[in-house]
Amino acid sequence: MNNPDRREQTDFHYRLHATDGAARHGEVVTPRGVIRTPAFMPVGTAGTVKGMYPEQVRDLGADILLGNTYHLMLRPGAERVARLGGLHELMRWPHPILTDSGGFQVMSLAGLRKMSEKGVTFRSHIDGAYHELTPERSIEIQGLLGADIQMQLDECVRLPASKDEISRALQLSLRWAERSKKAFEAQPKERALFGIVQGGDDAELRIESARGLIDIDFPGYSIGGLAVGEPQAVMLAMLEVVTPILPVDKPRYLMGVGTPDDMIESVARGVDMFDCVMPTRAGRHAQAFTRFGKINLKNARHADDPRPLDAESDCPAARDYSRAYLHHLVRCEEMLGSMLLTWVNLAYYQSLMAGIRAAIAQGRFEAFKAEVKEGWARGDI
Ligand code: PRF
Repeated sequence: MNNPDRREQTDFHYRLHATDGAARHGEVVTPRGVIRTPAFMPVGTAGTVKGMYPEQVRDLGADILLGNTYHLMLRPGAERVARLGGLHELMRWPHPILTDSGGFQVMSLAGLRKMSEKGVTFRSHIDGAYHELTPERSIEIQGLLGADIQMQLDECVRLPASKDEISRALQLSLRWAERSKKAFEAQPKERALFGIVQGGDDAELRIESARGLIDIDFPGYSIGGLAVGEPQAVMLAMLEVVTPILPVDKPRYLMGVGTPDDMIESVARGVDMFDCVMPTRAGRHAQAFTRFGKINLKNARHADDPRPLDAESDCPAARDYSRAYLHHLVRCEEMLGSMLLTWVNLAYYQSLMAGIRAAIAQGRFEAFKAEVKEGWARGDI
């Protein structure tokens, strides 16, 4: 079973192509297509990558999108999505989709939450109605959506937190991992369920969580509970503890991360997949990510600047529109301003990942990382 040569061509699996230090380049193979790793997954929370056409997201080089159990269960409802042919059909994205399980979004968005062994009950942030999310129901919803890669329900603790609190949440998450895996057996074989490593900022607890999940056995492992209030150095230290004990033949996904710098440093520590609202959300808040670092288009210094954000970019939004025009759109709160900057940012994130993959394949990842950081440090002059 674990011999890659004996796997069916269509079964979910990971192929490692090259390593450079701890950095890995490979591909996650799914029946809906191949995900080149390291990969950045644009966030399509409510069945849309805000401000972008699906075709446009694809053209930037995205192999996979992220969707959210929490949002889609509330609106338009998982059973309705299933009746409409599933999420791929509904949003016209025929490529792989990964869904988060909902627990993390309940914690950050819902009102009046109550955790128990059984699951979490909460009030919708939309209409205040009560809902329950158990490990079994989360998997059922992700199945109704038709997600290719699904997440177990977990409990993510915000940092700082006590060791007892972190330990309790990771134990509960391990029990939920078992229940999620059992519930997942009802689904088509070509889909995959990932376990989620928790354990906060405590190395011992991180190892306990990872070992517990490896015993249960998943086709991929997510690393959760990071980028939740701790310094970047702590996050990177936790990655250095966790990735060496994860199986080399399975993908590792760092959830909800991050900035370009977070991603390049996490790749250096063996992470394969990322998702984050940062490029899309920042784009709606006048912020551009470029080779020269972050540029805030709200700033008055752009008002008379006829230069594009990056004349050498392949992205029309970065290459062809003047900073003065982008500044004007942002100041007027025109929707095109948000759309163009979202496009710029997703293009930058995807080009960064493409550069990372090529550099690992050529054994020059460290040099690439240094060059990229030099560009950010030089700034926008
Ligand atoms: N768990 C889940 N989703 C997540 C996280 C987590 O810990 C995070 C933490 N960065 C983001 N999204 N299920």
